[in-house]
Amino acid sequence: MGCYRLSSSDADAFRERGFFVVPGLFDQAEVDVLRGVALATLGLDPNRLIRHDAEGNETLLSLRNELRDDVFSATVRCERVAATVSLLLGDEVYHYHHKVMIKEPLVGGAWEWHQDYGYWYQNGCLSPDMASCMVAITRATPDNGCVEVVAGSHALGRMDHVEVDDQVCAEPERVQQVLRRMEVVPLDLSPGDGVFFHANLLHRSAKNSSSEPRLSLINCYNTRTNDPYKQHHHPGYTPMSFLSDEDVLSTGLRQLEQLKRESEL
Ligand SMILES: O=C(O)CCC(=O)C(=O)O
Repeated sequence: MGCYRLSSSDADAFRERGFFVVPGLFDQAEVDVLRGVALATLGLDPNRLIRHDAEGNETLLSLRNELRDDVFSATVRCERVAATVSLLLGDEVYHYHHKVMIKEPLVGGAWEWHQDYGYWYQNGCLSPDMASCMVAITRATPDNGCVEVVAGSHALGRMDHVEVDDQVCAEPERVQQVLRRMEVVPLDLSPGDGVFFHANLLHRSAKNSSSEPRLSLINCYNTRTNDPYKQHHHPGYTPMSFLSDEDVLSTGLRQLEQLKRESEL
């Protein structure tokens, strides 16, 4: 299997635009397993959180601070993702958390404009040099509330963030000015596509107005040298070994088998 490895043009894009897209980061068999596990487990997940957007619409996420022997954790640790983030940040990386984002058909709410570091700054991380890899599990389009990013906005530095309902969003007056001057890019993705992005990249997503659910996985990383100075709800530096790229599919198939056996009991 020839898996993705960081190219110099993608590294340049990360530095200059704050993000880049890797079409087909995960192949069809892997996407089928990710979707199968998500559908089989998320309905009953006690970790499922609900967030409300400014209009009161609910958006769901299932967030984990720990790595387990499951397919989502395998995507966090696999070389094509973890080694890429390590090269982008120029340091050893560790798992900060990962989450499956769920936007239900017609009702799944928006995420307001924010930088992830707007949240993570509060957690004792001194440097914004943190990054995430988002993987589309279902198709993501403007119609179903795909993520939109402001290209190059990571270079503006951290903006002040304010609380709006139970989300935190970048200061609206400043965002308005940014949007007048910089390019907004909707991340129209096919299942399996990945996006690597910097923690100061301004992004949002609209409500899901389509009749299909929109699912994605977001793996978030911090670096060893940026170990938070205080304890908070995401982990401090914990060494993370990489897995081979093949482990994603084998772990996922094993997990699906296990879930099937459990459902037959
Ligand atoms: O999944 C989405 O629609 C947006 C998620 C997001 O912005 C985030 O988790 O920081």
